[in-house]
Amino acid sequence: MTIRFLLLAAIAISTPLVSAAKPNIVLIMADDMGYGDLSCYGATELQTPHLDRLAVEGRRFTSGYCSASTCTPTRYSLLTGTYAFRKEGTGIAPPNSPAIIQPDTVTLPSLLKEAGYATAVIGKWHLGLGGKAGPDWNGALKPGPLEIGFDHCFLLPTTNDRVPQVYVEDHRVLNLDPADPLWVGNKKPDDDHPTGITHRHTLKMDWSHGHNSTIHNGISRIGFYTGGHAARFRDEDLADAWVERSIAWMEAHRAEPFFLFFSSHDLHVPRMPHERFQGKTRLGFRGDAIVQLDWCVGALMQALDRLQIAENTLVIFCSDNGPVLDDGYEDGAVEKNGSHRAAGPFRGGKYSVLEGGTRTPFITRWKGRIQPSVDDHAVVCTIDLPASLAALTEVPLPDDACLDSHNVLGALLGEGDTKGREHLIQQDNGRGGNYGYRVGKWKLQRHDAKRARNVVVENKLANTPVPRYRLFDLAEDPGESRNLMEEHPDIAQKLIAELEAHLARGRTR
Ligand code: NG6
Ligand code: CA
Repeated sequence: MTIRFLLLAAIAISTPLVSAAKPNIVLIMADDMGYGDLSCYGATELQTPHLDRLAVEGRRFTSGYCSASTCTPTRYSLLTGTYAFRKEGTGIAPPNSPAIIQPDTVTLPSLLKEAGYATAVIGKWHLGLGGKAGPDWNGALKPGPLEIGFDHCFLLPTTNDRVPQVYVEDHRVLNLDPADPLWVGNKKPDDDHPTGITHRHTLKMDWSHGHNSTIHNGISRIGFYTGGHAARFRDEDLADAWVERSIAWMEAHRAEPFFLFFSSHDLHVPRMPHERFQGKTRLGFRGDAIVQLDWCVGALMQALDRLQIAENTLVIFCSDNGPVLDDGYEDGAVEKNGSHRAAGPFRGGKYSVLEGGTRTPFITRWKGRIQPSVDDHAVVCTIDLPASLAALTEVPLPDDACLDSHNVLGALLGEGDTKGREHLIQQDNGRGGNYGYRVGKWKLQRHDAKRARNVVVENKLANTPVPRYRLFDLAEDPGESRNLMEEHPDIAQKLIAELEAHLARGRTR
């Protein structure tokens, strides 16, 4: 046998029979959407026909999670595949935050780029921009998404309740007039600068806590800014702009495999949906924002149909954290909530390690490949997308990257090994030391702060004193109301030790 023959034989053995599947991937992330916020997850106070259809055409997960109950840590771990509590500085990012994910980190988009994908993020970023000194708003905004694997970005830099209200396209603020430079800071730029405190009477939506600094579009925000007037957008137009940009980008890249991360701002505060959605639900702007997001999903799906690529596109829908009603503005969310249960059957919500904080809607659809109308009970998490999509596209995952991302591709597609995760660690914000740990039906809560943060009690957030550890049986008690620590000390001790080992080991993959 010649060496050449041996080489060919080796290649034949290592090459799979079917070539790597390279469907387009459209990842849609909602902001602050709870398990019970969609009609396909039990909501009756509003209808979400486009998302319901997505669920009917695909798999609806009943144990789909994000990894944290606030935005920045979930997004950090979605992109890096590593739990955010392992890294300093991954809590809710302020307006002038530098880039949190360092250039050249192995990320979900960098893995897909390696697989030959065109990659883009359109929508909310909230993972910082720029080097150590923070964003250079009037110059090149880097590092940012383009330095960690995205070819293109069109962003809201942080959250829309934080300044500034401008789009960032690739490395620049869009439409910035150099004669009117943009300044962003955390102190009043001058004594006369109007704020939500001094000019409260002029606001079109009042604040309830925080959010009382610079005013733009009749809404006061977190942080201060001046200038950049030509670049500023109206809150009402965000969703439309992102849908339009997304469709144009998909159309331009229809001939190659593409990965689009559509990062919605709905239903985060300030909830200011487009006028055509205002008043569409009985739930006030919070409900109207859900309907607006549902419309966005419909428009994106319609574009896939028109471009005739729906059968070659894996769509994943998820949320970045659980729900909150009053998150700092008087938008009627509490008063108009009625019998709506934003977290579905779960307790807790945004900021909490109870199930409501991270168990969120999770849907996968791939027409012609994923069997439709299936309810899947496997545990899957947004943090698993790097390993799972690397497996789908047959890109090797380096051993020292994506340290907590588990390959749950079988569950996502409903093929082969569909059992999903064996365990999942949930966190709240930053490295505050509150964790949830789910293994099968068991859920351990660990509250180093000895307080369960922001558990919703009668529609208001409350900080309830709790013991450090609590144990629940989610099969019997999804609302985490009956602490079983004393009834099952053996199980509790086992889970406590496991969680400690996962934290200490620095990785779970
Ligand atoms: C909090 C804000 C809240 C929201 C959250 C981040 C106040 C009083 N509260 O600090 O409104 O912006 O940060 O939300 O300012 S997240 O979904 O991006 O994590
Ligand atoms: Ca969020």
